[in-house]
Amino acid sequence: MVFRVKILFLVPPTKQKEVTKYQLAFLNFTAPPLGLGYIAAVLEENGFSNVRILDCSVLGYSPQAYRKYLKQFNPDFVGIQTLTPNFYDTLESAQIAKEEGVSTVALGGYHPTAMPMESLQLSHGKVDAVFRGEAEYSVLEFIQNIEKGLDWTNIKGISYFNKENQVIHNDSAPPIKNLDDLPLPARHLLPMDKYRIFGSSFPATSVITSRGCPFSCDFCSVSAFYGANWRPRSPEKIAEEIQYLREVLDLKAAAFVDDLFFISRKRVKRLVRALSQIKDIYWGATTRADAGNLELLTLMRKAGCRLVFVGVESGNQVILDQIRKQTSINQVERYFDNAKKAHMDTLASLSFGFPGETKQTIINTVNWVINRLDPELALFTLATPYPGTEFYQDMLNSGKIKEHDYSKYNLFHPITELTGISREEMKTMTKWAYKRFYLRPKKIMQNTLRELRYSMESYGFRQFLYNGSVFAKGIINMKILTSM
Ligand code: B12
Ligand code: SF4
Repeated sequence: MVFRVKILFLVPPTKQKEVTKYQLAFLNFTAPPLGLGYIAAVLEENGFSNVRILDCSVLGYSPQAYRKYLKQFNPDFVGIQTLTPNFYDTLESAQIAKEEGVSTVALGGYHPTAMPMESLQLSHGKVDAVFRGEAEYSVLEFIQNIEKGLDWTNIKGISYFNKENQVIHNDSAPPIKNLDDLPLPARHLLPMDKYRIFGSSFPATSVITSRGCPFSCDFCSVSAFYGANWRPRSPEKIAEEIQYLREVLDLKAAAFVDDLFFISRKRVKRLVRALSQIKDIYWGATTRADAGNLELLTLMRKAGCRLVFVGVESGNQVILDQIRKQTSINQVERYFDNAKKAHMDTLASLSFGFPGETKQTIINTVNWVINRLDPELALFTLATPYPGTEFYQDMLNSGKIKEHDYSKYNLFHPITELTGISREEMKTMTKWAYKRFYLRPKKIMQNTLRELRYSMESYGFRQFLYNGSVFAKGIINMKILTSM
């Protein structure tokens, strides 16, 4: 059967210069939109051959360039990935799509899932439907219905305007039970040479090994979106994906970006065993500080793992308890000690501005990170109440949300007013934390050597020479970070 519908998935052009600047500065993290890749792969698997993904963010496309692309491709359906900070970018892209005659425009992702009604209303008719939650199978049904000229009344997981201009919320779609049933994300539709992970000077990709999380940290968009039911992919299927990345796409670096990579030691061990069979692949993973002991970290290092991204959040136990992180300062310290023993690089992710925060707690946390944890990299962000989370609801109910412009919800703007510290001070303290952490001669040298080492390990002398400028780059990046 030949399907005629032309489908475009979009990461919209962004005005979020601050975020882009920051991503490209020190952490150099630009990952492919895997969610769109999964949806596109399911459509292709079901016979839709005219599917494209346009990642305007990584390609640096302006709204004009995107409009030109639309004129040339002339799609029937445009589906736009929507996070909270790029919500207005999304609406602008929806408007452009409508102006160019696209008949159906839909949004999906974290933000419209949490705010379906508001997302539709603020689009003023430019958005026809919103997909809530995991969308691989609901998009498939939706597009099949478009192809057959049927309506959307029976499609689970969507909200839309009916003929009377009322918003209808269909029942939610069930979470995908067995993630191994999904095809690999359609990376062949993406500019894979453009993505960089944590300062890698060579192309890299993200990989998702599980969905959902049984913990319930009150600020977390991921657990709010995917729910408490943790669903892993099998180690064999993940190894198959890594093999594909290595052999077909010639990638040598991957980051496992699911937030709960580490829940089961047995599974990680199986995965590490499978990955050990694949030569020349370097990887990193996100983790909680209570997951993984020295034995596991050592095994991971042997299997090519170079960096663990640890969600530390705060160095203050009262704050950790309040956000329900369910980790202790002792556990965190032990984790970083073990990582050092296993020669594993660490990135400590900290977030300032949860209730209870003061200038002094921030100073204490940063000093503790530097003097006790001593990670290779650190990420200092501002606690942001994302719609859909308990943190958002609490802050909203208590009138503490002082910023309602979603484009500011990018982890660098103070959104809430706390009693212990002003919003201006929070911003100043974040800049101070970056300067304090990175502008130490030891750190600059360490990170420069680290980048050179990766280049040598993966691409040899040619890349080593090419990277001769990294020392200067490290310092320039610092200027960018602290000028925000
Ligand atoms: C990798 C990653 C990135 C990458 C790439 C993002 C991308 N283009 O996909 C980069 C580094 C660029 C990035 C940037 C940012 N990110 Co980010 N990122 C992630 C991360 C770790 C993984 C995303 C992923 O691949 N998920 C796996 C896939 C399978 O799932 P998915 O993307 O959710 O897609 C599914 C559904 O959401 C839905 N869906 C998604 N899009 C669409 C579109 C349509 C049309 C439809 C129908 C369905 C649909 O269907 C998909 C399949 O089921 C998530 C956390 C997480 N674990 O998910 C954070 C996360 C998405 N990021 C987040 C944030 C805050 C940011 C930044 C603001 C951070 C910053 N300051 O740098 C920026 C914002 C960029 C911008 N333009 O606005 C938040 C979003 C919160 C929110 N409510 O908006 C998350 C949830 C992290 C968190 N814990 O809070 N990010
Ligand atoms: S922050 Fe991590 S551990 Fe906590 S709920 Fe979110 S995904 Fe789970």
